[in-house]
Amino acid sequence: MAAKKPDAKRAKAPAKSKGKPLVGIIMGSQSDWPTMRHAADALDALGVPYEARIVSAHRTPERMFDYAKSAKGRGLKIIIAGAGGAAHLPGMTASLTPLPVFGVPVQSKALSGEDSLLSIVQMPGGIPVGTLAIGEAGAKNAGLLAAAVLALSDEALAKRLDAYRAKQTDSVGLSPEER
Ligand code: RP5
Repeated sequence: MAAKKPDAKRAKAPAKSKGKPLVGIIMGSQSDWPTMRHAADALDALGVPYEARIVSAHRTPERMFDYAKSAKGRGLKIIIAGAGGAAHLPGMTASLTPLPVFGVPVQSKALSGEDSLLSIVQMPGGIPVGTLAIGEAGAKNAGLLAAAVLALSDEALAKRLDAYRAKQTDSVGLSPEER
């Protein structure tokens, strides 16, 4: 039997990390996971425990309500919410929890994620959603941003974040090379 491609295997594995989750990664659909897993990767790289769940504002509104209402009591500190199209999940979640919510606009087929971006970023004053860039970069940065917030009260994590950034800096060559 042919070996499974790593990506195919990864897509089927329930996403989890070791330890009591501090960050909740939620997304409107399974189709958002290839984007949102970049948030999980960033948290994995920094040793931040998280959970990942599919929570749709319009397909599973009661799940969204229960998730947001119980998040703080379960020990989560930050929620990263990704959605595409009429992306109301981050804003609705933010309205239901006192936790900080970072929104990731998932790149949609119809409008390349501009719809997602505007839906998430244009929150009326009163209920904030910290909105990241469209797509994978936004998901990765949401994970890094969550880690930076948690690092304010976790010195060991702060050191890991410093090391992550130093490694990134060291990886940048001075001159471009032929590929
Ligand atoms: C949104 O609709 C999801 O966040 C997703 O980005 C988009 C499309 O969902 P699927 O039709 O692929 O399930 O709710």
